[in-house]
Amino acid sequence: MNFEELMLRALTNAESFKYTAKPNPVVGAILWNGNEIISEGYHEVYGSHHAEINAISDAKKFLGKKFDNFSELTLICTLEPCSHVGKTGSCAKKIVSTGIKKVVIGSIDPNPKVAGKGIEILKKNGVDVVVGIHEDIVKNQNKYFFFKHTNNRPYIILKIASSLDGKSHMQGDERTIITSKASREDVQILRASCDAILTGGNTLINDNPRMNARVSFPTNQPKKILLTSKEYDKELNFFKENNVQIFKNQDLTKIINSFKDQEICSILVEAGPKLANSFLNLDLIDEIIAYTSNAKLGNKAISWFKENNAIENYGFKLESSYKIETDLKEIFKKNG
Ligand code: AOF
Ligand code: ZN
Repeated sequence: MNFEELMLRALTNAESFKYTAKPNPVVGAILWNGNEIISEGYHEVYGSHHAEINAISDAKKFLGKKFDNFSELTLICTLEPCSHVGKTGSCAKKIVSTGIKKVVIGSIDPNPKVAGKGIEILKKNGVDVVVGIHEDIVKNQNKYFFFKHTNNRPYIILKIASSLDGKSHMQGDERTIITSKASREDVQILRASCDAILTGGNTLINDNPRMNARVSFPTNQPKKILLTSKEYDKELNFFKENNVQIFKNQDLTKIINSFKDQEICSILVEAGPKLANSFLNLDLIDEIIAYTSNAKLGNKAISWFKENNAIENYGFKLESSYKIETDLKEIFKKNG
């Protein structure tokens, strides 16, 4: 296998840990002796060992059997080994201490705590470093992580569930179920893939949502963000888990910018038309995921947007669409 092929293998295997590594990036590492793979390691769980450390520990089992000294091995890793001591030690320093002499890296780590400093440690200690193998795939695989560190704010997805005639819910305060069970299950997976879910006081009070990810696989539950100036009952479902941040002021841009220093790379906005339109008007949404049913709610129901099909008017274009039973799921991304 060549380095490109090894990098692809590390990328593919790392992907399995996307729900348990978040908000950290998924990372894969392979130790290679020029002939065969000696060991592989992945960042499996947030807060736990990094990929390189797992690969190094696993390789130790084969020391004296498949290889005699770490200096014979090349480390292939999808992301730059970290320089910092965070929840775990510095991967770059660990690599140097084992005596590994060559490291092939997919992409530089955009996290300002690292951002080239890991490579510097390796080079200063005489390690031969190659950077930029399948860099685009690494960036795409950890899209939210790279976005956050490039833009100093999380990637924001707006989810809407709409009737065929563009309505959100019936007038009055009662909860309206619009889309099918299959679409609602799809939303659970969407929740699981985000670092936080944001909602407003109206949705909180009218729908009493739990806003957690109810999925059949292990996932780090999204944090919860509530924007409200209203009084609310603290016994509501939303507060069942202890990871809620509440903002009483309504300056959305300030609120979003305040996440710069938090480990939140993506936010799913699940709110009513009022808050959704406020986010759109402030140009704070990066992606819209719309679930549309085949039934109409009629003139008395509340519209998502002032005019029908107004998503495009906010500068979004349709990127893909899927049928979910009788519903339609459409993904819109910002133009340009
Ligand atoms: C690596 N290898 O497998 C991962 C890295 O809080 P910590 O200590 O777990 O550090 C998290 C940061 O480390 C994360 O934001 C990113 O910059 C980097 N992730 N680095 O060398 C890994 N997952
Ligand atoms: Zn590390």
